[in-house]
Parts: sequence; C-alpha cells; structure tokens
Amino acid sequence: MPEGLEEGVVFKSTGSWYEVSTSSGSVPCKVPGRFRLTHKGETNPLAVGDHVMIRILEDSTGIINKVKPRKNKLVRRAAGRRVGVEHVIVANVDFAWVVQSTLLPKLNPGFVDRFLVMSEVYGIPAGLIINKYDLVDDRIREPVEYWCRLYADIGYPVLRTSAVAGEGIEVLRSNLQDRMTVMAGPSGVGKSSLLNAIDPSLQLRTGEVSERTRKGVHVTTNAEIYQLAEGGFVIDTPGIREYGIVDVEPEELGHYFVEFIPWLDECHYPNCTHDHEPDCAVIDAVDRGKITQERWASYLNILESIRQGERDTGR
Ligand SMILES: Nc1nc2c(ncn2[C@@H]2O[C@H](COP(=O)(O)OP(=O)(O)OP(=O)(O)O)[C@@H](O)[C@H]2O)c(=O)[nH]1
Ligand SMILES: [Mg+2]
Ligand SMILES: [Zn+2]
Repeated sequence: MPEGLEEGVVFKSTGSWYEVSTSSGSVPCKVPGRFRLTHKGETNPLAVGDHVMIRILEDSTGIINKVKPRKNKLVRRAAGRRVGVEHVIVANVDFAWVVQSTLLPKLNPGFVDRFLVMSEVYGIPAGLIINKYDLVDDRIREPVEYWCRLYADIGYPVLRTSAVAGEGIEVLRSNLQDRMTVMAGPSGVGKSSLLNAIDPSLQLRTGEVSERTRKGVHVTTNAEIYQLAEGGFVIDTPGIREYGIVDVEPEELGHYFVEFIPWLDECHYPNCTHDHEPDCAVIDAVDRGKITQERWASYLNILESIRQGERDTGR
C-alpha cells in the first residue's frame, strides 16, 4: 500500500461527506472534484459499500484517493433526471431484499419486478420480504398469499414478516449472518423497523404512514451500513418512490425475468421481444400457464417504459 494511504469501506454518505470505516476507526472523507467528472452517467460518484483508498489529513479527515472496482451495484434510474442517468443505491452486496408491506402501503408487484430485474442485471441474489403480516385479515389474505406463492414459484426466497409481532424475524436474522445485505423498498414498508426487531441496539429512526396518502413519510434519508450484534452487515436505505430501470435494452429484458429464460431460445426470432412476434415461445408459455399473466404483463409494462425512454432520448 502506498505510504499515507489507508483502505476502507464507505459506510455512510450524506451527499458531500462520506464516512469511511478503516482498521483504525471511522474517518469523515471528502471526494475530489475529478470523481464527479469521471462518473458522468451516475448522480453519485461513490456509494455506500464502495471499497476505497483514502489519504488522511492533519485534521483527521480524509480525501478519497481511489475507488476499487465494484463486485456489483444496485442501481435505479435517478429520480427526476434525464433518462439514462443512474443512481447507485449501494455497491458490493451479497444479497438484496426488496421489502414490501401487506397494507399501508399496499403490496406493489410492479415495484418488485423492477427491483428484481435490476438485481438480475448485476447478478445480485435477491428475495422478497412481505412485512406487516399482522395486518393480514380475511379480506386480503388470499391476494397477499397469491403474490407470495408467485415469487416463490419462480425461485425467489419469500419471507412473511411482522416487525411488531415478531413473525419471521428469526429466519431473517439467520439469513443476515456472514454477509452484506441491503434492504430496499418504498417508504413506510418497515425496513428500519425490521432491522430494529433484528437488533434492538441499532435504534434506527422509524416513522409513520400518512393517513391521507397511505404512504411512508421518508424517515430514513441516507443509506448506511450497520454491523449486527450477531454477525453480518446490513444496509438500511431510504424509501424509493418509483424503481426506474436503467441500462437495459428491449431485446435483453426477457433474460432478467428468470422464469422466461428456459423459453428464450425457442422463439422464432432471435431478437424477439415477446410482445407481438409470431412463433414466440414466451407468449406460448403464457398461454399454456407456464408463465403467469401477471409477470408477462409486468414485463410488457417495463418493456414499454424502456422504449419510451429510448424515444425520449432520440435513440
Ligand atoms: N402493523 C405493522 N406496522 C409496522 C410493521 N413494521 C413497521 N411498521 C410501522 O410502519 C411505519 C413505517 O416504518 P419504518 O420502519 O419507518 O419504514 P421504512 O420502510 O424504514 O420507511 P422509510 O425510512 O421512510 O423508507 C412505522 O409506523 C412502523 O411502526 C409491521 O410489521 N406491522
Ligand atoms: Mg427507514
Ligand atoms: Zn419471444
């Protein structure tokens, strides 16, 4: 290691400062301007989870000198930005949970599908947590269970949890051992509450869900890595309003719907987009009940949003 440089991991970012955890403790760091210039397609030059080299200054703060190549990253389209600009939620994770709630806010499968596509793009193993199971009554039990089964059937781990009743917490806790896990999802679904249930010493701030909009009020404002008392690291992230897709071509999208993969080679056209083409093995599988109508509809919806994005940028 060059002299004066220390190695560390970004565990918190406030926009202008980055907290870096090193072998000698936590160091608040700044990023030189050149980082912004070299990461043009991203809103944030550095993300929580990045492995970095830092130079420690006399006042005990640091300057980020270098970012190591990422193993993977979880990205989404940057809110309110032009198409193609991505926001890196976290880098270098071993597992990603997309968290939803049964009610308040209600389950949003479109969000789940977009999240799963983006985790497939970068090869991050992912699963679905459906929290607030204590709110399930006879009216919603059937639809909620339907979605749980659908995602489990295509191969994603599904956990039914309640942060208030303690349901599913033990299973989640053992799942978090020995790895870096990110929890992401809309605001108000209970991401921070679940982590408090796993490890009460974290004392993360939690908020309410607005009576009027039935949505969360964006209590968590920065992504941050926490070390769990019983082992493992977990990243709590701010609620995401809309999970926008970036960096996926229309012809590739089918590869990120895992249950489509066995059929893709059988389509007549090699660049089939599985929406209108004749002799499409995916549409045929939908007709025969091998692929659900819901996931196919969701696929078409995402496909249209990618095409819309291409039209917007004039590609
Ligand atoms: N009934 C019920 N309420 C829950 C459960 N988990 C969380 N809540 C409530 O849901 C609200 C939002 O919880 P948070 O943990 O702040 O949600 P979050 O996903 O971290 O939200 P952001 O930080 O805004 O993204 C709080 O009022 C929690 O008490 C649950 O399992 N059951
Ligand atoms: Mg939170
Ligand atoms: Zn096809």
